[in-house]
Amino acid sequence: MSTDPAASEPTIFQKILDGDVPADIVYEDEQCIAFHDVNPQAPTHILVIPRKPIPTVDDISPDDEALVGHLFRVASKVAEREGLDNGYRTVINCGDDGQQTVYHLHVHVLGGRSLQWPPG
Ligand code: DGP
Repeated sequence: MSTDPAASEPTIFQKILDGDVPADIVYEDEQCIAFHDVNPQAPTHILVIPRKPIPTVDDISPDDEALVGHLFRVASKVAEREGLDNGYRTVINCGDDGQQTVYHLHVHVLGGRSLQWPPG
């Protein structure tokens, strides 16, 4: 699935990027920011989002490949900073069946407990 960002209202994550909605930001650079999820599903639950408004995994273009790699390198850095030394999970939900609710690409970083598999 794909969504045209120009055709819709700014997402809540765009509002966080624009400084219009507060967030507990733990990392930022020129390409992305990372902040605590407002509805944590694990003791540590952080979202890493690109500044570029890519709606879903299906909207990642060849030009975005380095950016997406960077998101995962930041996820690893954040996990290390948060002390997730015993492992953690990265998740990207895509579309309705994937339970994506915010259509701005984001990597969930979940840890701080032993996580179940498979997810529901
Ligand atoms: P997803 O279902 O994969 O689209 O995940 C969206 C996540 O975004 C969900 O875990 C809750 C989180 N979230 C939604 N609104 C806000 C917000 O205003 N602030 C923060 N920090 N997180 C939010």
